[in-house]
Amino acid sequence: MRLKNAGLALAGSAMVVALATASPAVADTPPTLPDPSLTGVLAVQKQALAAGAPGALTRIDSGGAGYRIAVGKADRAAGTAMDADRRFRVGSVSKTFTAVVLMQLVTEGRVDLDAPANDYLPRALPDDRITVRHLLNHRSGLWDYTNDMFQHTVPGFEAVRNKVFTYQELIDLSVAHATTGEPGAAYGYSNTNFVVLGRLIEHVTGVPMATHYEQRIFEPLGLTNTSYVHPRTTLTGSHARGYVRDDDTALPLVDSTEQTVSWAQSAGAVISNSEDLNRFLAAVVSGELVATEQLREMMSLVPVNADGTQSYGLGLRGRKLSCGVTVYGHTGTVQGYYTYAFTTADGERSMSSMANTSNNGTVNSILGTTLEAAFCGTEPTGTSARARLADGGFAEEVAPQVVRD
Ligand code: REY
Repeated sequence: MRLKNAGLALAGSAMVVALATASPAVADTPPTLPDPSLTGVLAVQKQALAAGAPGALTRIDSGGAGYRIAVGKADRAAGTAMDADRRFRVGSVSKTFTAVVLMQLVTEGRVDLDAPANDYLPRALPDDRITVRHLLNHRSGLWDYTNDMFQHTVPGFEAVRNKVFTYQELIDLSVAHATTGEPGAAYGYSNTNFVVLGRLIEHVTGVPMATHYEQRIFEPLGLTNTSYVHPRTTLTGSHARGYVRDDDTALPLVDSTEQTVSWAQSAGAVISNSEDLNRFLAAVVSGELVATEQLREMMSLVPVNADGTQSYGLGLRGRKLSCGVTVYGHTGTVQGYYTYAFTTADGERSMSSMANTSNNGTVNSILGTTLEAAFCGTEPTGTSARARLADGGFAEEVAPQVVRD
């Protein structure tokens, strides 16, 4: 049985119309989005396991149906199997949540995107020319303090695992360094930008980030698996444990599940699950959270790599995939968890994938190819796929791992 097509009901032509009208950035969208390949996703997940991830999960929401695919372990010590509903640390996907809060403040007339960030901060950044927009599109030139913090992965992590920083302390770590360039000159991804935004939002409103996330996003969208509990160190409910790899790859993985994530806060401390991330991103691009003009700004992508396949808007990444479609979302890395969460321009198809390891670039690159399977229908290649087919199809093998809502 070809599970790829099981019950998939994508209205091809209706989707084209929606895509074409949703955003000017998708002029190159192909006429139809291929069906997702669930077997392709599964094959990628297995590659991630072979490269050292204890487990992996993916959820695709498409045309009203939800598909859940998971392999490996959520908890190595207990031997618990991974499943696609588990909560995890989403890392920098948090930046999209922070950008939504900021853009709502723009709509409310409380922040001007092109005003100096210093207009809104209690303690000035060293350069008045840094605007709020430069923070959102990573063009401030502010040094990423995590470069120093995590130069040695596990010792760096253990040094901050239980630490609680103020935003200002993190900003001070950055501004102790020279900037990486003139404001506006070049894209340079930096956690500092989104820590400054957290500081700015709290200063302008007098309301903690946790409350903004809750009242402006989690509550209105009914994201019951999503939370921001900084500086609490634990995840509640059904969750995946995270395992960071040591720089000495011969050493065992380190369980990094419990930590304050205070080093990231508004740049990376949200906890969520795949269903909530898919719902969130679909809501973002379809204008449920951000007003039309601000959404257009968020989704205006500027290429950030040589071949233009990767781009950045405001707190939103773009990925142009092999089938020509551009998807919007974010990636995340926090110790023990790699995340990809992306959606089409109209939010009609969304995919979130997570592997519960980090400091393993091979796993991260492999996990990224779940995007190809989910949005371009890329099929598994190589001997594993052939072996499955020779086995008389993969229904039996897939059945425990692929669940359709
Ligand atoms: C921090 C280090 C990565 C992760 C980071 N994450 O900046 C933000 C993001 C929130 O973009 C750590 N790597 C790992 C190292 C490398 O320590 N020496 O892979 O666990 O999501």
